[in-house]
Amino acid sequence: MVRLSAARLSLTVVAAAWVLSGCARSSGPPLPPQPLAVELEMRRYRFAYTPPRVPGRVVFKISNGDTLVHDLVLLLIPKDVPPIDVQLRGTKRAFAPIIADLPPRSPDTTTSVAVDLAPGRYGLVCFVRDPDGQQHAQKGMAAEFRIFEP
Ligand SMILES: [Cu+2]
Repeated sequence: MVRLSAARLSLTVVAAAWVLSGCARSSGPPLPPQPLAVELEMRRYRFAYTPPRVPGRVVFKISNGDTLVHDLVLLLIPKDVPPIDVQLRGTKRAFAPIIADLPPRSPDTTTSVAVDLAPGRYGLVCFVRDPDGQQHAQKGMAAEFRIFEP
């Protein structure tokens, strides 16, 4: 069963609208720039990827290259919030809006998620819990990247 969050559904709608507008147009205003494709592999307690740096549409091509199930939540990290690894190891929690929420992905599966990223701080977190009770994020499966002003 696939669960769709409101954020994911709106991302799908935006992506579909973008594809349709690109296909239907033969003249008129210039097309938006091509989205940046970022390959992201979910590995044992880490994300392997090259972080995007410039604002705009990013298509994360996400694969699970591990033998464990992983998920991925993309967060917008407010300016005054400590680094995400400090957050995960500390006792204080700060609110961070969710940009995208990928349901748990089985090994050897791939999917794509399109997001529009403005300048700011972003976090990637896997919240899958191991049999020992710890979440993957607590074992290091969390990363932060920054989109800079153009
Ligand atoms: Cu994980």
